[in-house]
Amino acid sequence: MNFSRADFPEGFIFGTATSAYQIEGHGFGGAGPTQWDSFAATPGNVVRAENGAVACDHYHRMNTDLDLLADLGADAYRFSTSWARVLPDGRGQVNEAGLDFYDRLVDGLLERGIKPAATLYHWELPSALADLGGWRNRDIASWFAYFTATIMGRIGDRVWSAAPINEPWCVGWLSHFDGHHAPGLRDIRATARAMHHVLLAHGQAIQVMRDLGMSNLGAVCNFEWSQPAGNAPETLRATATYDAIYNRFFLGGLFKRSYPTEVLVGLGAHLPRGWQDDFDTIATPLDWLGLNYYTRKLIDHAPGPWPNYREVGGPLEKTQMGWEVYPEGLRDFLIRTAADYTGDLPLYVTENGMANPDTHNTPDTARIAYLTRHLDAAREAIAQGVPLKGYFTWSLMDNYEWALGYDKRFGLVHVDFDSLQRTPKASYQALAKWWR
Ligand code: IFM
Repeated sequence: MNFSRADFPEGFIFGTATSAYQIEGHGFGGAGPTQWDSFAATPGNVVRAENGAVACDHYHRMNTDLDLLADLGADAYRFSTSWARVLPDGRGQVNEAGLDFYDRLVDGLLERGIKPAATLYHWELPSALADLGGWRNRDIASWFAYFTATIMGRIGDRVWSAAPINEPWCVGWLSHFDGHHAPGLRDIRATARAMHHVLLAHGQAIQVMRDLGMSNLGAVCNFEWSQPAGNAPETLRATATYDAIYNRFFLGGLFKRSYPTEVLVGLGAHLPRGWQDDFDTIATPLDWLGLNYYTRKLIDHAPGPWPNYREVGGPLEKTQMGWEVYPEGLRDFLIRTAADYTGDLPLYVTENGMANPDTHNTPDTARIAYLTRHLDAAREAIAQGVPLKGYFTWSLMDNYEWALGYDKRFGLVHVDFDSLQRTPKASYQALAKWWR
């Protein structure tokens, strides 16, 4: 990996990302049940019905993991806070041990000179709130505001940055339309409501954090570069619809106070009454936007009801997830986002990385190549004037890859899920050489 810090603008932030349920061990420390626990316990949803009860046992091994981050030379660490660890029933009674845990995490980062970059929500909705309709229920915005005030009232004075919700597309579409993530619904009305309420909750949380006096607040969206599998007009239309649902819906709400027409064609009739009046909250000004990027998708027309698209396999090299390696998409998203939505607003790549079938003693050269190519793509965007301020790899360590269980290894650090031993991989060493 032939980079030095001098290849990036002065003050550029390098870091890694994780999320609470994927690493902490949700069974420890008094956390309440979540929609992921019941989703995973339902046969057929998750590979081998694996869950996050133990995960990487980060709850007990936090100091080891923070030392790994420090040895890597990370400037910042993107972690998430578990709603059900802080508020086991989603509202009401606080779990003091949960607040203490995040307090120690933030202090442990600061002691090591690492900037704490907090995400409030990364998918483990407390079961008590899922029982009330979860993201389908408009009240989720005020429940989330309460959680935001509770956790940020404790750590908000020391975090470097904060974003309310990781990857709203996954919360809305993947979980309510595709049914691939908890709560596993396949319902267009639920989807429309979840996609809108997730933005409403985002906006309210930003306002709560502003009222607490916090700064450096942003949003984190995930993107897949969509390309047509042919030239037929219906293929081009299908590709535009995919792009609108995946990539433009949330940016539209956050930065243009509107949703793309290609999405309204399908979801419009199912959005909650008065949705147009929520944009004052949704579009509350931000200090930065984070882009999570992994791959592109080739899209073709599909007969039947809206959205009339299907994904088709492409010819490019693939990761362990079966995702094509397409670094150009990262460059093009950065350029398009700045040009069409965010202008001079600072951008961050808040996730980028690959799953690879790593063992603890084989060098993960494929990951080094992947990261090198994506860092090059980021540099190209910077050279074209994009105000990119930092880059976070997903992930610090192998962890629970949701419906795919523990097989898909995204880490810079190998985790043996029997002994829970951590072993830095070749990619970790390659980054450490120039991050330190
Ligand atoms: O593991 C996930 C993470 O939770 C959110 N972004 C994508 C990663 C890889 O699939």
